[in-house]
Amino acid sequence: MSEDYSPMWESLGMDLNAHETLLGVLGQGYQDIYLAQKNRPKGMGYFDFVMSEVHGLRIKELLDEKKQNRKIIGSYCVFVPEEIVLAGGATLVGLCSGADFAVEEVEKHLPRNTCSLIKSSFGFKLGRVCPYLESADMIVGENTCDGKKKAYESFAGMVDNLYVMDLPQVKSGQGRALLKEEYERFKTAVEELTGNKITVEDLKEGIKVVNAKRAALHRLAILRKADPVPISGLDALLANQVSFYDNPARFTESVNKICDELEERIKENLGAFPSKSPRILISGCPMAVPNWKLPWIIETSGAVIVGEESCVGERGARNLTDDSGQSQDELMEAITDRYFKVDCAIFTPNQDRCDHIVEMAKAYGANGVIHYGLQFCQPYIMESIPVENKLEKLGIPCMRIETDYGMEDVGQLKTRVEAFIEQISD
Ligand code: BJ8
Repeated sequence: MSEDYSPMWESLGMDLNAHETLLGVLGQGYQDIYLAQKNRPKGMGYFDFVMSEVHGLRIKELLDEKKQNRKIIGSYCVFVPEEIVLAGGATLVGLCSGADFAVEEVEKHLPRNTCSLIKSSFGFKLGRVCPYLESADMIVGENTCDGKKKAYESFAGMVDNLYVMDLPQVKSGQGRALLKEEYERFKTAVEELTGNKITVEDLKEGIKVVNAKRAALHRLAILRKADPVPISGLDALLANQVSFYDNPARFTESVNKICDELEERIKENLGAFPSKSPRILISGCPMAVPNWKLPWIIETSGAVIVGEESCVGERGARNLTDDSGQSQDELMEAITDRYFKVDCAIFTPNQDRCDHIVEMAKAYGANGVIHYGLQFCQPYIMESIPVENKLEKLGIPCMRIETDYGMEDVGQLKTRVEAFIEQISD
């Protein structure tokens, strides 16, 4: 890190010793997993820098924004519309939840059989190690899976600024109406928090910024169709992960820059992996920073990941919002339409997700799909069975993996992944 940020972290009420331990683990993991990769595009230097300053410079920027009276809103889900947050003159940051922390303490508040992602969000709070969480003026929870829904009831007692958004579970007319209503309620909450009355122009600008970010991520995704693949799955995942907390305009510019470089690499036939490497699509639960375990296992076993059907990936970023509306209501309808297409496994039935996995496997030329389910995540693990059946029927090999954030099963997972890669390489 470029300077000593301890006074800043201390001012946020963080536990400096515990935080140092976390940064140590994070730094080592990054070194071993990311910096050990070969043939990386030069543009990844930006993301390496962002990661090296993830709790430093970016937090300083957010605190500077707060000094200018700009509010920071933290979220755990891609259903929280960044367009509305930006329109209100606030900044949205994703609260990662990608590592175990303070597990013993967490299990005093949550049952052991809770998914790692939820446990992690509690661990970061109880351990006082997340400067994003501690900087947030509002934390948005959402009624998605049962685990999150019930966990927020306890979480509300740990933070004094939790806002819970209700979400539909069925893609029906009523479901859409609920989403629209909840987005209107959220808009009002953002206005109250910031003291800014959102105008049509504000909404249009918010949509424009977020669309540009998503368009850059789409551009990056599409370039991974090439053979050899110009960027590793780990690096593409990192770009998706960083999209949740970087400044949106700077992020968009950096992703577009890396895409320019990737286009050149494709012309020159330069890949992150050799041509004809087995290609894998990952599908399932979101992978938040620093959850790199499975991609790292896959890409150190001779295959390359060509896409992520995940909220930290194409499910989260794929559709743009129509910005042609001329009134607040038309723009809010367009935002609702865009988010209503997110095919999270909390929806029932959820055929769209199954279809999208097939569509992605074909579009990215995947030789196989690895379905990633976090242990105790009912929605995704339940859905992995029909997903596997459908893929197998179409002749697309699929392997279902269930794991957590621990490293105890790495050897066992690697053996299974290697066997799968051998199977799809024949
Ligand atoms: S839109 S995927 S970000 S809810 S892994 S906590 S589902 S038990 S994260 Fe998600 Fe929004 Fe859906 Fe996306 Fe529950 Fe499963 Fe845990 Fe999960």
